[in-house]
Amino acid sequence: NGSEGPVPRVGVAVFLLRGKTVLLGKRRSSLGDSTFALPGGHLEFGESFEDCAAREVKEETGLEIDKMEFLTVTNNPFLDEPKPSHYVVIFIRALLRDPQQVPQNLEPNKCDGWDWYDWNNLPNPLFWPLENMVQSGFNPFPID
Ligand code: 8DG
Ligand code: MG
Ligand code: MG
Repeated sequence: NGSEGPVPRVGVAVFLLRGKTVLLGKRRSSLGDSTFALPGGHLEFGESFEDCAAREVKEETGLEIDKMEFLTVTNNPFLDEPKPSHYVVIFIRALLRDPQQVPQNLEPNKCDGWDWYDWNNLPNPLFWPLENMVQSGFNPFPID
């Protein structure tokens, strides 16, 4: 029903944790172009957050994930973009099902490539929703 104008959409983004590192890729998109972001995408009709997390990570990187856990939700309006959008984003953390798996860049039109980055030495610039979380002191790792 596009006749009532734009509406917020639901995004799911995944902190895929391996040791002290997280998986990030440099975006190729009008939204956040050339910034480092988490794998993730749009929640499909009827889908659980965990299923969406696993599906998007698989589609974008080929990786199979496990131990999905809800972390937090953020409200991300992108109103100053050429094409304004607004996402409510669910953040899920997860682990690799098999720690030996290597990420593949399966959507090279949307991402320059995936790599593991030390949480204490993240690349720049981060996609602004992620930058905001880091600046606010958010940490996706379990307390041990
Ligand atoms: P899809 O067609 O595969 O469902 O979508 P996508 O192309 O993979 O979508 P996306 O842009 O990767 O994710 C959907 C939106 O989620 C994105 O446009 C804005 C929001 N989002 C954030 N932070 C992050 C993040 O760190 N990673 C990703 N992937 N999306 C994020 O606000
Ligand atoms: Mg996707
Ligand atoms: Mg995506």
